[in-house]
Amino acid sequence: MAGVMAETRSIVVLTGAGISRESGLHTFRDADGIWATVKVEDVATPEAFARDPVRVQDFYNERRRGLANSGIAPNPAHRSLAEFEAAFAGDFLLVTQNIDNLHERAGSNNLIHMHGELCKARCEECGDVGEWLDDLFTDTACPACGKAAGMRPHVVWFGEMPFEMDRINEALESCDLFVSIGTSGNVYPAAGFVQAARMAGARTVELNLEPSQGATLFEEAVYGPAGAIVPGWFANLDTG
Ligand code: BJW
Repeated sequence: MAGVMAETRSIVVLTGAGISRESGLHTFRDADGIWATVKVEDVATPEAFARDPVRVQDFYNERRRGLANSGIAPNPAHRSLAEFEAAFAGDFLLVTQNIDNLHERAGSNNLIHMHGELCKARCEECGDVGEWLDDLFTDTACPACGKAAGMRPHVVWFGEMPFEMDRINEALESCDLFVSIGTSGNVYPAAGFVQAARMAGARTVELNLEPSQGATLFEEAVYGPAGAIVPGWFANLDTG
């Protein structure tokens, strides 16, 4: 149960693949995770895309089709964050590393997809970014400029800069509560957010299935499946 604390005016929540596990999507680094079946360097780097674009497009096409599966839906953890945000009078920023669309489908509003979105595509020729629900091919024409061969998934691969870092850093510098949910803490810059929040004097909380790589950096932790622990934690949060 969350303890009583001084007034909470600004909250940053970071989520990772663990929050979507109970919705039927795989995490990356668990025993049954994505990186157990495919190598990072084959599908999630700009070099992989340059070397074998068909393989990379196939990888994301398959995941995009999987996300469209009718069985994949927001779970109680996604929904509780949206409900909390709607009721909270202060500033609330949800930063997700996930490229799925489950937070928005649950009703979250102030949301940053720092690693991009599976249901968007980007043209490397003209920079246009738009919704994309179909498969992408190496000769797919850009709907904006018409050029083929420049379309790629709008996701952030290793070595690329995550999106909206200025806005995220600004929120971390002024938050008084930072909550990390369902992330292993392996990937930077997200893994460093807890330290930025601590520097700002924020209370720091980890809600995860098990201690993450950075577990000792958090003041408080609750361990268990996200759908079981997140709704109760936010329902009991005393914001003063
Ligand atoms: C549950 C649960 C349940 C399970 N309930 N919980 C050396 C040192 C430091 C940094 C670097 C370094 N060398 C390189 C770097 C930088 C690099 C990096 O961090 N590498 C590390 C691996 C060392 N980072 C980058 O390159 C990033 N960009 C960057 O730094 O830019 C700056 C820059 C650019 C250019 C030049 C110089 C500087 C970009 C990172 C991009 C990450 N991309 C991916 C793929 C995105 C698209 C896709 O989805 O395919 O993002 S990789 C993958 O990992 C994905 C995820 O968002 C990300 C994080 O994974 P996440 O969410 O934590 O998942 P898991 O599986 O790891 O953890 C799940 C957790 O949930 C576990 O703890 C489970 O226990 C738990 N769980 N079930 C609750 N039911």
